[in-house]
Formats: sequence, structure tokens, C-alpha cells
Amino acid sequence: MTEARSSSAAAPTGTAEAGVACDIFCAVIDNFGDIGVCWRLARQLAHEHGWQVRLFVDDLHAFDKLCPALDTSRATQSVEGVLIEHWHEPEHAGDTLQIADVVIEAFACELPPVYVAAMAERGRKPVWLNLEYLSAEDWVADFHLRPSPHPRYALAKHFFFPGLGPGTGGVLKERTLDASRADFERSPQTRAAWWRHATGGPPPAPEATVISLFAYENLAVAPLLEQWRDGARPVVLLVPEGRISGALARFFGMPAFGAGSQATRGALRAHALAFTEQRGYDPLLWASDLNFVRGEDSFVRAQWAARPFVWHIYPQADDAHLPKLDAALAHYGRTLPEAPRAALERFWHAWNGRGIPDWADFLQNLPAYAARAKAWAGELAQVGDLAANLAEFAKSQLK
Ligand code: TRH
Repeated sequence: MTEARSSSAAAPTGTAEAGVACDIFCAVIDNFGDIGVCWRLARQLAHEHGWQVRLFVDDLHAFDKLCPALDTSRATQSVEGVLIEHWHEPEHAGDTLQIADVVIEAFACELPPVYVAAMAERGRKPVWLNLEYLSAEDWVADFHLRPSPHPRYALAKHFFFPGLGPGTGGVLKERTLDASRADFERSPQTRAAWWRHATGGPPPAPEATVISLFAYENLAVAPLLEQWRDGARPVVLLVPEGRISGALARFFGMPAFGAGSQATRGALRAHALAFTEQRGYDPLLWASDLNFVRGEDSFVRAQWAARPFVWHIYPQADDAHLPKLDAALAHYGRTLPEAPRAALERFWHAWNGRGIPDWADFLQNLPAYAARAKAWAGELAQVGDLAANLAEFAKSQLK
């Protein structure tokens, strides 16, 4: 049975978006970025725009890590106002074939053929968007919102490109994010409670440099840990349990470095943290003076944290990721004076397999990076929030 899906949900006060039904399809390639982005987008469209959102996800176990409220045994469930369907791609499209007003295929995952055929039959054609991966490269603005006609059906899909510059779709940013960060930064009690919960102890002394480390396996970790250990200034390292935990265990000569583990060598004190529910990741960024982030979503969150960060970009074949790394550096480093800009580039390159990171070189520029991070968060906000940009485009097409 095929049905057109339209919601009758009330729109949030002050908007005129009631009635938009939206299906998001997400195939998890690896790690947490695919579902991390889709889950954030789904919640924003539901909570901030009043849309009726269904999220089709093929891997509930990856999803469960950042959304523990999920029941991985259930085929269909509602979490935080979003209907979640365990997607058995490629054929499955829910028990009843219902076609939404707005259909988002995330990261070029293939929609079920039966669903596409039904889209073509629908009286009012859905707005079909292919949400692409984030890239800071200049060409993105030229391709953003370009239509691509379907070879067989009277349907066109539009490419929606996240980006860091004008003319792109921007990146996701919840309306309440800045206020939540300000609350955290303003309240010593909130910060102390966070430290106790995360590490079991009080916040470190102000002279320590607090660093969060979320990264893929990386040959530069060991030399950097050595420099932190041997440095003049104390470093407190916060490491969410994951792909880099083995390297920490080897460095400290421990069998494992799982959540709750702690170790001290020289000036370096390290804590392994539990992987948190997705909203719990932001306070880690806010509690740190410097954040090592990776992939896509944590890279974006670090920018909104308005603190210095180092990006471990998702590695691609033939080093296709390196121009993307440099494109991000060009945006982020744009107004830095020459010496700190060059040091930032050296450090980011070293962290991505091009040389050995030089901590002293980076540390002496940390105040310049802190100032730049604040200014950059303001510049990035000018591009607008991705969910709002997407909703606006979809509404313009639905008229
Ligand atoms: O996990 P990632 O490396 O994800 C990806 C995927 O590899 C994907 O296939 C690739 O295409 C993409 O990167 C570019 O990194 P990312 O994008 O930062 O996603 C991590 C998510 O995990 C993010 O939403 C934040 C969340 N997270 C938590 O919810 N709790 C935690 O404790 C931590 C450390 C992260």
C-alpha cells in the first residue's frame, strides 16, 4: 500500500511549517559520523521546525552508542519525537509505504527502488535532497542546491552541500547551543559537577592545559604524549574510550585504557572517559582548552565550542582528504598572523600523517588560536544553521 505522508503536527510558535513530513535515510558506513549527523538533523527538524520526522537507520548498534534511549531490538520506535525505523536496505522502506513531503538521502545512500517509484507516482512530488558530506572546498558553493534529474522518473533530486563558507548549506547548530555553552562556562558549580562525573575528581589547577583527544589511530600520538610528559606545563588529557585507547594503553604500559582508567607520567595526567550520549560530548569540548576532533560532526562541534582545535580528517584513498584539510585551514586560519598560521598548518599536517607534531611550537601560539576560534565561530554563524537552511529551501520547493 502506498500513502502520501503529511503531518498535522503543530509548528513551533512563530513558524509556519506545520504539516511537513520528512523521511531521512541513513546507511552507517563506519564509526559514528553518519548517524551522528542524521540524528542531530532529525531532532532539529522535529524540535525546531515542528516537522514529522522518520529516520531510517541500517545500524541500530552504532546509533545506540550515542543514543542509549534506543531499543536495538525494535523495528520501529519513537525517541525524542522522531520515529526511528530499523532500515533493512536496500528493499525495505517501512511496513507501509508512505512517501514524505521531504525525502533526505544522507551521504548518497541508495533509496529503496520501491520508494523512489512511489515518489514518482505521488501527486505532489516530494522534495528530494541528497545531503552530502561536509567539505570546506570552494567548489561546494557552486554545486550546492544543483538539481539532478532522475534518468527514468519525472523527479529531480537536489544536492545539499554542508560547508563553511557563504553559498553553502552551512553546518548544524541547534538554536540553544550558544546559551548552553554560556551556562556551562559561567557556572563553576556546573563545571565542578562535570569534572567529578567525568573523571571522579575536581577540575584541574588553572595552570594546566586541558586537552580532549578524539581521533582515529594515529602514529603521531606517541611522540605527542612524550612531549606532553616531558613539557614544562602540566597537561590534563581527557580521552573518550575508542579507537585511540590502545595507543594510550601502550604508552602507559597498561593492559587497556578503558573508561575510568587514569595514569600520570611527568607533566601528563590522562583520564579515559566513557563514550557519552551525543549531547554529553559538547561539555567535554567546553571543559577543554584544546580539542582534538575527527570526522565530521565532532569537527563541527569543536568550531561551535569556540576553542582551539586540531582536526583528524577522515582518511580517504589517494590522500583525497588532504585538499579538504587545507581548505578548512584556509577558512579557519584566514585572519591569523603569518607565524601562528604556519604553525597551525604544520601541526594539523603532522596530526594527519605529514611529519611529527611540535607541541612547543603549537603551545606558544595557543592564545592566538583561542582568539581566532571565537572570531571564527561568529563568522561561521553567518552562513546559518544547516537545518534551518535546508528547511527554508524545502519550503520554497513545496509551495
Ligand atoms: O565517528 P566519526 O569518525 O565519524 C565519521 C564516519 O567515519 C563517517 O563514515 C565519515 O564519513 C565521517 O566521519 C566523516 O567522527 P564524527 O563525525 O565526529 O562523529 C562522532 C560522533 O560521535 C559525533 O556525533 C559526536 C559523537 N560522540 C558522542 O556522542 N559521545 C562521545 O563520547 C564522543 C566522543 C562522540
